Amino acid sequence: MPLVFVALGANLEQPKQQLDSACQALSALAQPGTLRVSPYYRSAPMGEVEQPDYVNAVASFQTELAPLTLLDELQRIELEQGRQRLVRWGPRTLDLDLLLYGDEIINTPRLTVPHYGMKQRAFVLVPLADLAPDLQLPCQTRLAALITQSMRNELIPL
Ligand code: PH2
Ligand code: MG
Ligand code: MG
Repeated sequence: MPLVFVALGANLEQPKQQLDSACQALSALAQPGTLRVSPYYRSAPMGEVEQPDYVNAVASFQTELAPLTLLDELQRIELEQGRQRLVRWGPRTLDLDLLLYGDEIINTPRLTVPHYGMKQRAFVLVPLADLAPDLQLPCQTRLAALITQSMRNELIPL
């Protein structure tokens, strides 16, 4: 059964509680005893939109659900927790992004796995490494190399 990784993010209406509730909901999608959740991190908002800081984390679990069924369930949980799609990259009560579905590479109009932005985002890579420090992506890149690269991107070589 595939091991999946889901990124959690929230920056409205008690973000920490939003993540707690989301983890409860995720446990219903997971095979019993397989859900793991990283520490929560406070992170500055990425993007141009002015908005509160986020709380971010990553969860992993094994599931029988097929990728698109899992996506449906993640979107249902977002909606149940008051998600409104107003502004791209705008503030939200809950964002659940499917990062990895086993070793699968998925490119369909509805779903891209590995998640398109995960390789550059410290607020995804660091909690992912808390759960799976030796992880290698389906493209064979090591997670540790991506973390080093994202730190490099903060520095301008002279
Ligand atoms: N999600 C966004 C936009 N910006 N910034 C942080 N720090 N964390 C997020 O999860 C995040 C963001 C859109 O998904
Ligand atoms: Mg999302
Ligand atoms: Mg997102």
